[in-house]
Amino acid sequence: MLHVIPAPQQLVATGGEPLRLGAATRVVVEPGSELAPVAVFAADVLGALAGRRVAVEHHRGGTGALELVLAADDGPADDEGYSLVVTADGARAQARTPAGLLRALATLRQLADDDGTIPAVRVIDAPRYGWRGLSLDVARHFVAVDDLEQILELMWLYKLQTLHLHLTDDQAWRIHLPSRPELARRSSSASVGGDPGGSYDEADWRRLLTHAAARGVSIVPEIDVPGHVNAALHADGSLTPSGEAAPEYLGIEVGFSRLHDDLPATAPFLRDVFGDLAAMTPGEYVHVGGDEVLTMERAEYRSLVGQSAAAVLAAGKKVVGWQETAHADLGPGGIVQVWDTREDPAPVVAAAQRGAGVLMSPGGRAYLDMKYEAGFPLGLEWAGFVEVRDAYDWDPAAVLDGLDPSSVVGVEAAVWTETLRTLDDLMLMLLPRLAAVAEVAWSSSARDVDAFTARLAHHPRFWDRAGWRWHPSPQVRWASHPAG
Ligand code: TNX
Repeated sequence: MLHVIPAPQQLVATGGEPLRLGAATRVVVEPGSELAPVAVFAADVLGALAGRRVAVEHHRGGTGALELVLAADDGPADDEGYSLVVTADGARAQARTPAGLLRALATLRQLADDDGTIPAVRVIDAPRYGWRGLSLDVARHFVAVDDLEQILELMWLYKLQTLHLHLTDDQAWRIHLPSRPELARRSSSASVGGDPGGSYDEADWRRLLTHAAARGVSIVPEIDVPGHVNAALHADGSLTPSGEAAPEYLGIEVGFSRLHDDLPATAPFLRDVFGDLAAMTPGEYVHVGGDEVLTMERAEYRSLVGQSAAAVLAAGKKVVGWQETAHADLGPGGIVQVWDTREDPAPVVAAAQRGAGVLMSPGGRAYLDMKYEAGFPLGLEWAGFVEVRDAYDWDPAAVLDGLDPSSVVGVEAAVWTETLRTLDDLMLMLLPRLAAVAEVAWSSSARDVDAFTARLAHHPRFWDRAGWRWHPSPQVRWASHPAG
């Protein structure tokens, strides 16, 4: 009955009568508080469980209320920490920030039965890491905002707080930028293999940001440079040495395209695209890519990454880059994202010693575009097969030899879409493994994979209810599925 993922710090069944959602159910917040969007979302969540519309009110008293309280006085000191008490009379969630209350709400949602009964509990909880992300490649296959909204719902359920969007690559440029409208206009019409494409215009982007904010998720947008840039070279011939626009590319090879530091168009391009992207980003971070530039000397790489980082910093944001950017300078507050554990860890360790944060996305654990097993119909396998236990049974603090664990800012799952064409395909790769990575990122290091899979076995009811596809991994004894 208490199958919460990620495992909370403390979760106690107090043994009292459960809370039954129904006619008396309402959400109570203080008037005029910054909690309005959270309260509306909470009313939606409870309404779906109670089978009726749930109102948001401002006066306490009576039974059946979910009280959302912002208070710093007691409870966990973390920004996303929360306490939650459920009795037959109602529920009370308390946190220091709206995001903390959204985490409490996710716990409440997971505690509820399909008929809206919530056991009497007392929960005290806070995350191990402040960065708990999902990186999603919308360049190889476009993912429309409606589908991103489903993914945000899933992220909220498992207390993930960063959606990192890989917006550009060789195949496409998916974001409309005011100073460079030709990039999305000329390079977004298709996806890998000639599948349908698309891009986000200003209205799409605003809708995405609003939906994410209401779930306590921030967006980290990525423009990938100085490699993975064929879509830019296709839209703008002034970025190529010959001056000729590159042909469209819809295959899945990597490492062949690059910017050129000695072309006059390159510096203004970097200034414009990262300036625009930073201005469109309410969150703290912008990602500059930096991966797999297989045909460039170190000095030119450092110069191009440095110019990109400078444009982001000038706009008041901090910089994230893939592992290779450990060789460059991302500036104050910079974060290096580890993905390829076959590489020498020394450059990342050195970058961390110079002050960089390190975000953990090790391919063999957190790359959810890897196949579950040999012969799985979707996904790649360069980092091996990633089953549920692989995604779960690792410690972010122990991935890189010699790295000071205090440099690790968090964990990010990644899903690349070379072979993934639809929301069903994406969900099949994310579920159940995203729940595993989410627990690695949130819960304390004293975790147990058998206890995790025992809880996970009860989660298909959430996925089925939402209509999300999932993989019935043979590593889990699924509670109610013949496939388990
Ligand atoms: C490596 S991970 C890449 C991507 C591919 C991915 C496929 C990284 C920074 N670069 O370009 O899509 O592998 O798993």
